[in-house]
Formats: sequence, structure tokens, C-alpha cells
Amino acid sequence: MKKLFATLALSSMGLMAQNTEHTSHDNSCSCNESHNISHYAPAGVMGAHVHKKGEWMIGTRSMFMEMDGLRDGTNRVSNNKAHKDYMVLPKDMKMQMHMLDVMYGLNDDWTLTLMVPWVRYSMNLNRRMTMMGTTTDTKFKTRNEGLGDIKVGSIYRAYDDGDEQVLLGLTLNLPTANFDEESNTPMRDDMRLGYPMQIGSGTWDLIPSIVYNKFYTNWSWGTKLEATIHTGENSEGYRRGDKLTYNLWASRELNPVLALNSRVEFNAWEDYRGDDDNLEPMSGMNPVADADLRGGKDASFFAGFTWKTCSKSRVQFEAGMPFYQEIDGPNLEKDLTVNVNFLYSF
Ligand SMILES: [Cu+2]
Repeated sequence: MKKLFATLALSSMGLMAQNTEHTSHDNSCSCNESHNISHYAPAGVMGAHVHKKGEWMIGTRSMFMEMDGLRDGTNRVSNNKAHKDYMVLPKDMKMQMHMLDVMYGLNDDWTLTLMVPWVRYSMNLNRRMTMMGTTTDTKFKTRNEGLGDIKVGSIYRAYDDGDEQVLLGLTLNLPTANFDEESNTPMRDDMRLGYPMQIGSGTWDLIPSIVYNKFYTNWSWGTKLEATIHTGENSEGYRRGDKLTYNLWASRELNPVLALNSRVEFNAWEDYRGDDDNLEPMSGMNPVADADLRGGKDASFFAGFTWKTCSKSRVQFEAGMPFYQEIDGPNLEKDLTVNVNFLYSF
């Protein structure tokens, strides 16, 4: 224990020394951050840093995702082929999430976090009917927009020697978003939207995470393992599948205000348990209504940058594509994801 305290004391002295150095060559704005521009995790990784005592961070994080085309397992499936089994099929989907991100350093070891998302989904679908040798396709669109599930959490700095850092996070997902939205469709009005179009989980969810950061003078790498554990069953009678997310990234300084970063992300998520009574009768007609076709795994590669617009604010951008997908299907596969952050600390 004594040794740990000594290491911590030494490393904080080291950080202070770094700080003075930093301030001396960066006199455009006052700066109390010890971070090199390459020491931030990429845009799509949240909760991979802590703040100093009394320090606030406020910002927005936006995610844009496009899904296009069908996949069953690891194989692409044409809509024509999938229509042999299903009357209605999704064609593509656009997802947007804009989050208000607030962090506050309770002390140097504990940081509190709050995330308030606004979510917007739209999905194009096709209904195919064959009657007396005549096939009719009817295209239609469904939309859902609203407040997402609000997340509150904390990050604990479990180990930090200045070069290496271990952070333990625990976030609680509050069931604030809708999960029983309906829409008019060619089949009938006020039809329950499919599972991927519902914004909220409807359950209280726990999101534990562990982060390891390794800092060098002008670059860093880090890794984060995160689980989303849904508890109980929502009022529609189901529970979303638990999810595991693993990230590995590296960031390198190009100049004092710009760093390039890249990362790989792996996801694995389970099927739902139970089902929504309003969707169950349609599960044989449209895969988005089937609670047993929700699981999958994927791996994506992202590249982007962190730009320090002032010593206290930064802009982050990254774009990524999956290089592996295995999903219960036929269901929509992921295409492009773009993350954009504007973050300000004070
Ligand atoms: Cu922060």
C-alpha cells in the first residue's frame, strides 16, 4: 500500500512537472490539463478518461449509422431470395443519436457521468405479395424519434502511475425512452414498430466497464471491455439480449493540436428473452418482428482524429465500417458509422 501511495505521489509530481512544461509552450489559452492531444480515446469510445477534482466536461456526441442490405449468418442474402420466406422485409435503416455528455470530477479518482441521448430512426421496408401470378411490391417507410435512455454513471481511477492507467466504470441505463411506438403501414394503421425501430430497452440496465490506457510522449493506446446487462423484463414482456463490447485503439500526435487515431471494435449480443405480444403474430411475416432473430456478432475498423481547438475544447471525428458480421437473419447489416464529438472542459 505504501509503495502504491509513493508511486501515486511520484506520478502526480510527474504530472505537475509535465503540466508546467505544457503551459509554458501553450500560452494561447490557460491550460490545466496534463493530457497530450494523443492521450484521448477516439470519438466512439466513451468513459475512457477521468477528470481532476472540480473539473467539468460538457459536450455533444453524435453518431450516424447506416444499415443496408440483408444478411443471414455471415452471408449476404438478396431481397428476392429472402422474400421467398418473408412477406415484409427491411431494405435499409438510418440511425442518428445525439447525446449531451456531462462529466464532473468529484475528486481526482472519481468522475461522475451523465448522458442524455436524442435518437432518430428511419427504416425503408418492402411488402411483396403474389396473387394469381402477379407480384406487387409496396415500399413504405417507418420512423421513430425521441428521447433515448438516459445514462448515469461513475468512473473510478483504480490505478495510475502516469504512464499506465486502469479505470473501472459503472453506468446505469434508465428506461426513459419509448419502446412501444407504432406507425401506419400498408398492412394496417397503428402497427407496432419492429424491435430494431424501438428506441429504449424498457429495463434498468447495468453497464460495467474496464479501461486500460498506456500513455507515451506523443502517442497512446488503450483498450476497453464493456458489458450491457439488462435486468428484469419490460412492460411489453421481453428483455433485450445482453451485449459485450471490446475496443482496442491507438492515437498518435501529428502536431500539438491534432492527433490521428484508429480502433477496432468487437460486439457480441444475445437474442431477446420473451417477446412483445403485438409483434409476435407478425414474426413469421417480417424478421424485424421476430424476438428470436436479434442476436449477432460484428467487428469494425474505425479511423479518425482528435483536434484541440483550444486547450480546453476538442473536436473529434471518426468513420468506420464492419469487416466481419454474423447476424441472425435475414436482417439488416451495418454499413457506415460516423461519430462526431464537441467536448469542452472547464
Ligand atoms: Cu470527459
